[in-house]
Amino acid sequence: MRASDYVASFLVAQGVRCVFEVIGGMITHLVDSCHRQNGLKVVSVHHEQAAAFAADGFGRITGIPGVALATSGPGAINLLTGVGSSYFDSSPAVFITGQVNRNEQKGDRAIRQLGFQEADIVTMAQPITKAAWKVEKPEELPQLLEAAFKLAISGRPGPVLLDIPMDVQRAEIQTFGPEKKVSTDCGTPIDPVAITELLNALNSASRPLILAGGGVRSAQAVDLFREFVGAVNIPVVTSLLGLDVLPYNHPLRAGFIGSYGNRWANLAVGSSDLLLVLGSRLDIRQTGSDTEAFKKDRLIFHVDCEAGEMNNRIRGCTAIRSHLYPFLVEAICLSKQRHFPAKHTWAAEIDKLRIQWPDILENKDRPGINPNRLMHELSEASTRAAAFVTDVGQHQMWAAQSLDLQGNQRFLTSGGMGAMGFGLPAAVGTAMANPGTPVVVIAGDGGFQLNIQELQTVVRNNIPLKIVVINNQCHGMVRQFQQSYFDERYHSTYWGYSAPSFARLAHAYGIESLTVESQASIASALDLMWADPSRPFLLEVMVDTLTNVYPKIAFGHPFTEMEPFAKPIAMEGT
Ligand SMILES: Cc1ncc(C[n+]2csc(CCOP(=O)(O)OP(=O)(O)O)c2C)c(N)n1
Repeated sequence: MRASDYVASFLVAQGVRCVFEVIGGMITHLVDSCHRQNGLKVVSVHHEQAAAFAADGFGRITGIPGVALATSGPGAINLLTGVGSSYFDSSPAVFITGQVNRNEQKGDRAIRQLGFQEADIVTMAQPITKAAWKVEKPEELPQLLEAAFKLAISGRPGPVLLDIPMDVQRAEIQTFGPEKKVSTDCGTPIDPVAITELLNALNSASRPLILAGGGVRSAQAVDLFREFVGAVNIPVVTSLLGLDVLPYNHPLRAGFIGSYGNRWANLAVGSSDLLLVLGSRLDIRQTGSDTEAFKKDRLIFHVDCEAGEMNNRIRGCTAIRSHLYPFLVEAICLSKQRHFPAKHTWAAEIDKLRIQWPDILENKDRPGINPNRLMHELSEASTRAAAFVTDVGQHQMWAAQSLDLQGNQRFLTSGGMGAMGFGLPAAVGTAMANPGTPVVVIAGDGGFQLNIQELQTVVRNNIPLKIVVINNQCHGMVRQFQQSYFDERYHSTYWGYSAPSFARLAHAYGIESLTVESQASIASALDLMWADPSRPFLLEVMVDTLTNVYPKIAFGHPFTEMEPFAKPIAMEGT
């Protein structure tokens, strides 16, 4: 069997339904084999970075590694931002790069390059992958491919890169029967004594909270998580990547925490006496820089599959090292053997904070469209969407603060990498994972211009993306930073920066579009956007340039002290 045909059949056996690529000489064999493979769609995009983000999106949604292919040299190097995004946000992915023929490789020679477009992608990818391997001999291919898929989904998921020289791709290899789906490895079972101690502490705490992170999703444990939360009856705050572990209207959902978290959620953490952290690495964007204030005298139990993530920034936590899936199975089993009465006073305290600090009033002094209100209206109109995928910037934070996610709607964003340009291509991958189901993209005018070319992929494949570009005519998040720390010198964010009319641009691509400039016209614009759920649509929403994301943890302050230092609504006018 030809090696490239083997790769294509192996991908289908793993449940991979599409691969994302930009063509190039060193990848033609693989693309040709994928094209001829039943059950596999080749999605041709227009930048390898977009192919990588699309694979990342596919992997996050399905739990099956997303696959992107790229040619040697510039193609492979263009993948890297997306490879890093999968690595930092733990999404399973396998990146396959074509390499020049083995007899054209420079090897140990003291030269820069031998073959045309030869580049050492394996070394470049090493720090941002779980593993990066070059296939040196055709007969190694089956074993390396299997190892790549297993590693991508085992433990904390992430990307693996396989570099396959062109002559290896076209070689004949021996195979042994139909390919099998590789299985994941959840590690050693968890000690029930540690869980019993945790459950005892949860029961005796008077103001306990669960902090859920992206690890709950990457462990494929959302259903278990919801069952556990129901069993222990404890309110849940989430990190940015954990935003969709509970629907917005879940009675135990207590909001999104962090640098731009809901004010009530940060205050609730500040008042808690016990925090159970599940699959979250407590990074600076969640806790603020004042780690002492975050820990205080609170009991913190931290469950994670990576030892290095626990007692890292926040010290004094009780670390339980476990993959979340077996942890939750055991924790549900033990928690069902006892009664966890609802903590009514604590729940009422959190509710009071929520009512005191409505998200839509944080920005009440700015003219024009209120972005938090917009997010509520957008999500109310978008119940048919399978997912909301954001780019990076202020709009990302407004979305995290104020989208009302329903049922199993997903929220995807570039967390650790924080890569502008993620939204549109990641939404392409998300939509390919749910063919026919619409997906909402939320982007800013700056980041949208980084992968705007993928509008052509949307049109070519008739992908039902509902694209909302929040156009504040600036790189808003950095402009807000310059406002605070650079005396309003807005170079490169507003001065010297510009954006086109996105509605007219969408029209040029053949996508229906509309621009809205007032709060009053949003409802009818959303109706139009959803008039045909099966078609792409671009809605450009004009927002005042000086609109900030509030609340925001004030630099150097504890995470409970957020800008603007406003008074609660109840004290307004006093
Ligand atoms: C690839 C990349 N380059 C630069 C940045 C730094 N950065 C973070 S947010 C931001 C502004 C984004 O502007 P826009 O997309 O218009 O969104 P807004 O903040 O206005 O909502 C910039 C430049 C980044 N995160 N990623």
